This record gives sequence, structure tokens and C-alpha cells, in this order.
Amino acid sequence: MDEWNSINEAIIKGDAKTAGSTTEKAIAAGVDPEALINGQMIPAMDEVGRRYEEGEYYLPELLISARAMKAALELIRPLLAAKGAEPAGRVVVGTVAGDLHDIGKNLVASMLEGGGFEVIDLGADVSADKFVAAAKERNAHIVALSALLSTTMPGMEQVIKELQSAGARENVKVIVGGAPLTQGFADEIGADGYASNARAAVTLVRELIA
Ligand code: B1M
Repeated sequence: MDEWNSINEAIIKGDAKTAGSTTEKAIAAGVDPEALINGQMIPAMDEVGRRYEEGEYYLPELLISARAMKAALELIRPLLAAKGAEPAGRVVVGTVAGDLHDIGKNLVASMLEGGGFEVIDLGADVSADKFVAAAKERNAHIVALSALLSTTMPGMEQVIKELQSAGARENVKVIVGGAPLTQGFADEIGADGYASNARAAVTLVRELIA
């Protein structure tokens, strides 16, 4: 996997072109896409986060690194998606209100698609009423909420409360995830499950639907 270190370096530097071209080469060489995500891309974003935290990087660097990450991820997404099979269930996915972080959410959405689920991706900065409307209109089995900021985590409880007020809570399971979350927080707000990463989210959704 060290052979593909230039993906990691390109994301850290915010070099979308190299991140994309090296990812293309790795795909053509038959490298496992999940190994690229977990071995190169996520560690790169962790390093970017560390540099930001320590004052070495500022917001513009964060943005260009995120752009490079997305360029590489977009090439991998189709490989994660399933082909043809009957959907195993419907999942409404989104990042909660006030939160623009969507890279982890996009990964969760792609892996769920790859797991055979129909995914309704509402994007980032999604209000509670939009989650409720989509869950009802699309007859979703699962609402999957992502948050990356400790300040936007309360938005998850808001979604659960609004599902309750709309009389839709019994028909849908709510799962939560994102870097600042814990199982304890999920229990506290009355979510049906918590997953620490995209792969675990697929397993959790499978268990909840079964
Ligand atoms: Co922001 N940011 N950011 N940022 N950013 C963090 C999250 C931060 C930890 C950086 C830091 O200080 N070290 C910090 C949050 C601190 C906190 O609240 N605890 C932070 C901050 C403070 C901010 C701003 C407030 C900065 C500012 O303006 N002063 C601002 C807020 C903007 C807003 O949202 N309103 C901001 C902005 C941004 C950018 C826009 C520049 C950019 C996002 C671009 C984008 O997403 N389109 C950005 C980035 C890139 C980051 C870091 C560096 C990387 C996040 C990322 O994409 N990681 C991040 C530091 C870090 O995480 N190390 C940071 C890779 C991704 C694959 O991982 O999203 O964790 P992640 O997803 C994982 C798991 O969490 C899980 O699965 C994925 C892996 O498989 N998961 C789920 C996620 N959702 C799930 C849902 C599930 C299950 C699992 O079920 C439903």
C-alpha cells in the first residue's frame, strides 16, 4: 500500500490533480478501493485536521485538501456501488443542519449503495424538517445522520424529536455517526444505533432492517 503514498501526500498538499491521477492508476492496477480509502485517504484527512488544529494549516488549506480528497473519492465511488440487485431497504442520508462536512457522509452513502440499499442523499446542512419530509415521502426504513462538529450534534436529537412529533418515529430507525460522536451520545438522544465508520454503518443498517 506504501506504493500509493502519493495519494496521501497529494491530499495533504491539496493537489487534486495528482490525487485523481494516482487514484486512477491504483484502480487500473486492481488495488482494493477500500484499502485506498482506509490506508491513504482517511489518514491524509486526519493529518490535515492535525495541522489545522496545531495552527499549521488554515481554512483555505482545509478546503483545498477536501477538494483533493473528493476528486479521489469520486473516482472510487462507482466501484463501491452495487449493480442491478433489488434494494435491501431505503435509507435517507444527510449531514445535519449547520454542518457542511460531507466527505464521511458521502462515504457512508456510497458504501450503503454498495451494500445494496437505495440511498436518498439529502446532502449537507440539512434541516430536521427536510429529514422528516424525506423519510415520510420516500417511506424510508432508516434515517442516517452525520455530524462532524460538536456544535451541530444537537441537531440529531432535533431530527428524532421532529420524527416523533410527525408520528413517523415508529416507522423508521435512526442511526448516527461522525467523528465527535460516541455510542453514549447515541443512547442519550434515543437513536437506534451508532456506527464509527462507513463499513460499520452498513453492518448496522443490515442488522436494523433484518
Ligand atoms: Co472542518 N472541522 N470545519 N472543515 N474539518 C473538523 C471536523 C475539525 C475536527 C478540525 C479540527 O479542529 N481538528 C473541527 C471540528 C471540531 C469539533 O467541533 N469537534 C472542524 C472545524 C472547527 C471546522 C470549522 C468550524 C472551521 C472554521 O470555520 N473555523 C468549519 C465549519 C463549517 C461548517 O460545517 N459549518 C469547518 C470547515 C471545513 C471545510 C469546509 C473546510 C472542510 C469540509 C469539506 C467537506 O466536507 N466538503 C473541513 C474538513 C475537511 C475537516 C477535517 C480536516 C476532515 C474531515 C473529513 O472529511 N475527514 C476535520 C478534521 C478531521 O476529521 N480529522 C475537520 C475524512 C472523513 C472520511 O472522515 O468525516 O470523520 P469523517 O467520516 C468518517 C467517520 O466519522 C464516519 O465514517 C467516516 C469514515 O468511514 N462517519 C459516519 C461519518 N458520518 C457518519 C454517519 C454514520 C456512520 C458513520 O451513520 C449515519
